[in-house]
Amino acid sequence: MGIFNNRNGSENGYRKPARYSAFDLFRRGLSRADWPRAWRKHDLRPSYDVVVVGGGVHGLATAYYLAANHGITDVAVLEKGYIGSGGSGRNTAIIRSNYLTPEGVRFYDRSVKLYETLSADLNFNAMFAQRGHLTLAHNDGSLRTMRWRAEVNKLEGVNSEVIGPDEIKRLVPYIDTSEDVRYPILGALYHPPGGIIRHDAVVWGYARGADAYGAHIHQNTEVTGIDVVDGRVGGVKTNRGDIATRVVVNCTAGWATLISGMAGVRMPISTFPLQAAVTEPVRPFLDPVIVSGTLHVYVSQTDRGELVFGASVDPFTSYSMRGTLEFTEGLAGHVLELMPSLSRMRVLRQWAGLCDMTPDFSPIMGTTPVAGFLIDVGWGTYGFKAGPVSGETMAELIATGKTPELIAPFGLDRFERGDLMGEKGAAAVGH
Ligand code: PYC
Repeated sequence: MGIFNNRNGSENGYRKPARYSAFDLFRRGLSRADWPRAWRKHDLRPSYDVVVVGGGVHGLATAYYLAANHGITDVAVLEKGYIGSGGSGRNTAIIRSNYLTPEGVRFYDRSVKLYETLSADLNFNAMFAQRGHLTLAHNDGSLRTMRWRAEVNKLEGVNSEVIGPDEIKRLVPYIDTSEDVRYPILGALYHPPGGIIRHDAVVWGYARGADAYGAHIHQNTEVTGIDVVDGRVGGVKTNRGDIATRVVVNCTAGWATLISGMAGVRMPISTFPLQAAVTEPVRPFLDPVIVSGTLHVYVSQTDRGELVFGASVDPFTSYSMRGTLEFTEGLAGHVLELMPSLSRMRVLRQWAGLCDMTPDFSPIMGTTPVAGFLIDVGWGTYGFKAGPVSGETMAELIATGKTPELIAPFGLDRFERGDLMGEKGAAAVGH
């Protein structure tokens, strides 16, 4: 029996999100009528069945799947800023499942599958573009890792293969595949199902969906303490008042150790900023996502035409969410080594997100020694792409009380057992 009696399939309280025809949109755009809220504002209730800390993709997806898959709707999502203001709004929106370990491949592949039907499931266009994903190899060591990943991927039914420079040039005509450069391209791991998505839309879609089922989304609501009595969660304290609850889920990034610490749970996480930048828009010329571990860069072109670049995490721990000139200069240099013809493009914005790095580059998910205190943390640089599968599996854990097979390898106790899930070899870039 789960933490709750399974109220599977209950449609109670479901409020269909607003739907507009093209004509409605046009008419509303011209009128001064107020748009209805996509998710409602609520007073804080004195108690909820489940309190989710963190209003990013993970927290909102957990609330959504609790309702949609298990009929659990007495749920509060607490977000200290606005929803999506943390890692969910600060990533580079790359989706892929070409990992190194079979456990990682299976887990992220479920997320890709959920992303594939997300727009239809949420009735909200998240603009998932499966344009393919290329991880370049510039030396024999990386080429070997790409071959290894391709074999593991294939065994798990995930489409990945190693391709050579000619095929890379066919997919990305502007890339420099010549041999007289600092790091010649020897090959790449090509992963056709990978791609990019509109990250804000994913946040908004899950928020609308969770709200429609009756979950309360509380923005500007900061958790200041967690009550634990006799080894069991009893409630949370917030800047807007106290909430009694028997289930708290930590779905934060950057503040994961702080929130877990409030429940007395220590975690092996260090937090580093990861910087990214976006250029002015240009006409579409870049289809797949390109990653180079050796040059510490990844780049994709959005549907609006901007190029989005990212790099490795900064080499020191910090909570800064601002970009630096030094970073942008380095990043631009590396991008130009790959695509020299971009030399006149202008960078418009830069920012940083916080990455909670674990010793093995895998997340920490599941139960903790404190009954009712659950964790979905330690995402390093992989968090955004795992949002849907994390929400789905955490919701199942809450509803059934059983750890789903997909997340069993990622439990906190693996660090005591020394049973690590090394995913460093699948990182987009070297860290
Ligand atoms: O793992 O694909 C990835 C990634 C991209 C940016 C940060 N991590």
